[in-house]
Amino acid sequence: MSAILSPIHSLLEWIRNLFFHEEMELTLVGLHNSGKTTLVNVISSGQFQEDMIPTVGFNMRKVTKGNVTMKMWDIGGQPRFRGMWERYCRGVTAIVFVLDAADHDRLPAARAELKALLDKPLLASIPVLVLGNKNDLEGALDEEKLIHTLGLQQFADREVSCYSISAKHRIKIEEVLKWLIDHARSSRQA
Ligand SMILES: Nc1nc2c(ncn2[C@@H]2O[C@H](COP(=O)(O)OP(=O)(O)O)[C@@H](O)[C@H]2O)c(=O)[nH]1
Ligand SMILES: [Mg+2]
Repeated sequence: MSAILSPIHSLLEWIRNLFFHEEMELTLVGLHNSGKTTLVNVISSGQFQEDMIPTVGFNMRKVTKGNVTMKMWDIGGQPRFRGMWERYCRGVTAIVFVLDAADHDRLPAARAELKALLDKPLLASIPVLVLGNKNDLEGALDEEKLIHTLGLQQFADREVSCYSISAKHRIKIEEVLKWLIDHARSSRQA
């Protein structure tokens, strides 16, 4: 490895270290192919421990590194398992909902799944970070359009933030990590 790191590289590395020192449990959900696995790899630079959680009906993966645990699963097409979402999201520091911001055909499905998740009463106090991934692709919705298209205004009474990112090209990953660190700290103080 090169001894001289570019400023961008070292900033990401520095924030990654801060992130994995915080104590937190996250759930990462979204439709299949939205970029969740790519995001986890970028956040952790591929170094994590992985467990499959035995579940009926959907595959849940759990990855751990440092003090951070991330539970991940693909949603969609399985409305009968929605009752289990509460169980897997309950008590986490934050819920991260990932969508492919360039996949216009599946935006309505992403919107419906996000709403169904946020409508769960027991999850009402958990902060949510909505990530419009793949902003490197042509036609990807920017933050303003995501807020509008996903109807995020309707969740004004809870903490919902929205970023346009690219996991693949590492765009805005530092901001994502900063948001998560801030919310880990505020949940400790609460
Ligand atoms: N163009 C682009 N492709 C991405 C990005 N993030 C992920 N992908 C691609 O999208 C596909 C699905 O990604 P994956 O992480 O497996 O999605 P998951 O099913 O949500 O875990 C893969 O081919 C990734 O390389 C991104 O930011 N931009
Ligand atoms: Mg995946």
